[in-house]
Amino acid sequence: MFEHGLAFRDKTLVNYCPSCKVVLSNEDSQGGKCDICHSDIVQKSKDVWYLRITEYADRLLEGLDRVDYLPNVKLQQRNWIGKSTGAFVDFEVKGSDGEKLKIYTTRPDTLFGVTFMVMAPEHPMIDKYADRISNMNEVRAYRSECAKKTEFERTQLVKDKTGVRLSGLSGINPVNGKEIPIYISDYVMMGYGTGAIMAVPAHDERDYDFAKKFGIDIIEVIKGGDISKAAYTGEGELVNSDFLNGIDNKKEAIEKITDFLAQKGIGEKGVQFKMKDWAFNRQRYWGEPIPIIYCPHCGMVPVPYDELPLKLPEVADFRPGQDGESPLAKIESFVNCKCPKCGADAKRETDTMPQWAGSSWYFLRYMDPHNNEAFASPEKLKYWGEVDWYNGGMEHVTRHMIYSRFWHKFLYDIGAVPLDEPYAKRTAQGLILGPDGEKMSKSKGNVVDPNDVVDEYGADVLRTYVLFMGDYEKAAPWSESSVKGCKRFIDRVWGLRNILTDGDEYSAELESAVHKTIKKVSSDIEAMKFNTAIAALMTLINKIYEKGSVNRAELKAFLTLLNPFAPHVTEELWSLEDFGGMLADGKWVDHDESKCVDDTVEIAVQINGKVRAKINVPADIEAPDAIALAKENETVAAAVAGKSVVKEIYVKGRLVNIVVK
Ligand code: ANZ
Ligand code: ZN
Repeated sequence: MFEHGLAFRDKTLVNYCPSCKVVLSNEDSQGGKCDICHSDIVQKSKDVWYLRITEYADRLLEGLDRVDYLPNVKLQQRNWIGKSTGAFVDFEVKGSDGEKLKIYTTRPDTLFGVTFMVMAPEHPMIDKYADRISNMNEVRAYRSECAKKTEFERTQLVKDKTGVRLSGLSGINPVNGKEIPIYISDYVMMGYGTGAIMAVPAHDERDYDFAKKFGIDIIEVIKGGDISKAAYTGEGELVNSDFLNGIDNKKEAIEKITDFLAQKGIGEKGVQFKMKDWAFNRQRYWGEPIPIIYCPHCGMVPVPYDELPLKLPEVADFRPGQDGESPLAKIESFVNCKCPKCGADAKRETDTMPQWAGSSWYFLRYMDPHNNEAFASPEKLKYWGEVDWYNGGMEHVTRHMIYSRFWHKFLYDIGAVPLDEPYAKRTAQGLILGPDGEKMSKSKGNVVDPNDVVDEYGADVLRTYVLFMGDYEKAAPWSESSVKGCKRFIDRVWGLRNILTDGDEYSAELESAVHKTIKKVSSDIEAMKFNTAIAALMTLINKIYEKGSVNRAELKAFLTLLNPFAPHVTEELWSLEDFGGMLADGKWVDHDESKCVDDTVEIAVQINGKVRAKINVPADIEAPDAIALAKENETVAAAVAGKSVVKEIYVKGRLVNIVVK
């Protein structure tokens, strides 16, 4: 990626604890406090490695149209990528040296309703004009308050807005020349759009709350709401908007104003993505070392291909070093090296890749695990193709899967894999909730430990229960009584030995039930409807106990069907009864469609009007199936053999007549 310009280093603000001297993730610095020592964190500028995933944003969206993911999975990915279309608009800044403040908006149609502007507290224009902003002290104090908040806290829709007006600078609305105040506020992010907005309090909730608090004008430009009570974010006819007045179609208004801005050279269409470039380095030991060498003469030089993969050195101390440095930075023998280009003394990058790196492509290695030349040969990659079906939790639907899809598309672009999407199909299992219906968590004390269930009831009961507890993709609460129900079911399976009789064919009483169960379990497993498959087996065992006996053929079929759910007990019974080999290695059972219906009728089969056989068919059978079944009959088959069929007739519920020559 480095060689393709897709990996780069950039200075970025990170959460840093000055007393622990460590860089903290957003999760480890909630409320502006360090999770370790509880002192105030600060934002510190640090070099960060990025992978330019944003370059692939459109392709990551487009690819979703070609894969078979659950609708919810696709939706979460689309939201994560977060494509937004709108416009960039330049506002002149009074008090500056002819500077323009560029903003990003999705609603250029509301331009006549702009009554103020807001910059992110970190906006570089503030520093540039620090000597002209008369309340710079107040600005600095506000900034350091903001530095303690995480991005998550800042993007929450809190009613109580904070901010500081920049005195000395003001904006000029390009469509009507009005002078408007410029504020800084933490609800505007430096990392999105341009880090500055035009605020339309009448039609944006955050701007509305801000305007109310700071006593700023609210001008309605879209009819339909009551702006004395709340921002109106719906659609409607444009008012107070000069040449846009009267238009009641948002799309049309946006097009018209965007064209106007473009003509005047003060704005242009714009696209933004929520997704940011992928911060790709960690100060941890466990991770693939980033194979870059810093040479005093050549700059950043990638480790040559024949020295890859770069392996982690053996160390005694895994902890990060001072100032949040990677543990590898302490290992002289690792750090010091020669520049591959000029041979000068050089130093290695000591940061490692995040856990998301390996999880993006490890599965490709399964296709060709012993290959010493490449991660997999082109032939193997072509033979195996994409992952047919990826099932997993919803927690990995955005970050991991999007990273992995990006990674794969890059490999595709450099010709390393034959397909540009790694996963053909994606499903997800529902979350198992605690007995109280809440998400399991240690703090709530509602965690069920599967090991305890195995100890008390056995692994088969646990498996059967987990697959039986509800629709596979839906969340379901843990139920101890249902676990007990599954235990009784497995006990009854074990008890089948006591009522076992001889018989190599299904008995007349159970034949239809067995065929029907085979059909249902087989198709339910394919459709991941494990719960209804198990329910069908429970129904069948009830029928068996009603009858009071099960023969060997029936038991074999039953054990085969239950084996995927309860592998231990079924395998044990299989072995005790000497059914031969391992059940898990054996063949699946087939069903006979004609035996899956309860209502059968006996019909006559005639050849040229003469009855040759009587057969049983389902009462509701259609003509083609009835005729096909008739021809399967041995006598009929023999009579028809070698002759040409002139006509075939089925008289519902009575007969099949085949006319031959
Ligand atoms: C004026 C406006 C009027 C807006 C209106 C919305 C409604 P999405 O859809 O998420 O792209 N915005 C732009 N940059 C921002 C930043 N760095 N931090 C916080 N907010 C930012 O939203 C884009 C909208 O979010 C933009 O459109 C802008 O507010 C705001 F009736 O501009 B809007
Ligand atoms: Zn060099």
